[in-house]
Amino acid sequence: MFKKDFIFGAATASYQIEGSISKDGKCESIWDEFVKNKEHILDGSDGSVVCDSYIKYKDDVKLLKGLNIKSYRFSISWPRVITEDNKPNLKGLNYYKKLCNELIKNGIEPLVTLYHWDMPKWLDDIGGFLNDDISDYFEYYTDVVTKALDGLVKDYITINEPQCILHLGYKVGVFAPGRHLDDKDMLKAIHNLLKCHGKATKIIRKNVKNSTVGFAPCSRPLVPVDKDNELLYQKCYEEYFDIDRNFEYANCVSIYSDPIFLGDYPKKYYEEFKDILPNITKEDLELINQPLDYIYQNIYTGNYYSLDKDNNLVKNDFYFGYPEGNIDWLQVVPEALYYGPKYLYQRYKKPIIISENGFCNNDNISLDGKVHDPERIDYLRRYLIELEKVAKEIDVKGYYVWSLFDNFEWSSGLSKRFGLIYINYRNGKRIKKDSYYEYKKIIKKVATDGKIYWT
Ligand code: GBH
Repeated sequence: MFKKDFIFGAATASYQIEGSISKDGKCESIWDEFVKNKEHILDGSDGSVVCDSYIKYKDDVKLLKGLNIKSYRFSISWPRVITEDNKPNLKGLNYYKKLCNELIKNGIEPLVTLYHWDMPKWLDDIGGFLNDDISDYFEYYTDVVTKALDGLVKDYITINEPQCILHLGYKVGVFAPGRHLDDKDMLKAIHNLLKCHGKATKIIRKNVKNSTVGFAPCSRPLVPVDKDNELLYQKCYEEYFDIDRNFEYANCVSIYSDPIFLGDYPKKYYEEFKDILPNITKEDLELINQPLDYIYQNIYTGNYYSLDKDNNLVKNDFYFGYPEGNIDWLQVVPEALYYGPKYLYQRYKKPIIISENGFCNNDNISLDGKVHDPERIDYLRRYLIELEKVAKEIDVKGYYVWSLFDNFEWSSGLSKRFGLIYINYRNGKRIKKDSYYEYKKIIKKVATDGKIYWT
């Protein structure tokens, strides 16, 4: 049973939908630069048009309204609102003001992500997260945004998926800015990123009345195949929060979230990295440990685990015959939406909001002109059943589907579709998929009696 005021929302991110990459004084982002090398992107595409949301934002809001959702999670493009000499760009800020006004007029609350991966290129040129002043730049940017959106936005997420930013962007190099750092520099970049979060949180609290603030990491929860085996549960829980020497994005929960929620890095972090630790002061740790309102978490998938005869964890193959999408990392593991929130609540003790969850497939337009996506519907149902289950046990406040539209899927380009709305990239047409109508039905049913219509 969900509470009747459960928040159903939809999520997007600036570079993935806006287009208009050099209009109205926007400067270059690290993604504008990264996509110039066609080998970086699976289909050689880029974010120059995508959903054209910079122009069509009123239509975006209409589509959101049609779903009856309460909240729209979108991100602000830092290079759109801050100039190369680090001053506010009023034209860029005005776009987000217009968008927020339109949302509010239609009864939809804006949830703003400050950093969803498009750093200004000029900041990356001076080191990005390796620059020890980056948190001052981020603080200034946050100050400008919160003042410009004063009275329009009260809910903020500072940073989206910090683990992907640094693992994929700074270590493996498959995301912008394509760096290949050693472990020592990785630790320094992580620490600087956490300080960005801390300083931004303080500024939001200062500038925004009745604000809520959170941080949105991703994770890939371990799912025990035997629900009643307590030892298995305990081992899955411990492994979920264990630290990963390789900084693998899907396995790095505690390095980022312990300092934020518990005030310090895990003990094992200090042991594991003792020779290469960054400079961590008491003041830094206090700064990072700002009280937050929610635990946001992006969860798409997970892994099944059992115990062998010596009680060691073993990863299981996927054998349930659930629908498969077309992106290699996303297996259908619905129980991830039960165990992920449960583990997080147990450790950090705050209300949970799923800030992203969704399904990727090779959707297409049928003869009848519609886009039929039964696998996505199946995915949403299976995952929401699990979320409803855990909402009976712990405080779960909301769920944002990724994504409103098909959009620019980073290094996979336009070839991977996550939307409830299909984008025809040849002519810009938007077509509501079957899953759009399904999500609408779910939202309506939960708002009426707290239950999903098929449970
Ligand atoms: C989220 O990432 C992002 O927040 C969102 O922007 C994105 O569009 C969405 O989910 C769907 O991916 O094969 O090494 O290149 C989810 C985490 C990040 C996991 C990218 C897969 C690619 C791994 N994903 N990652 S790699």
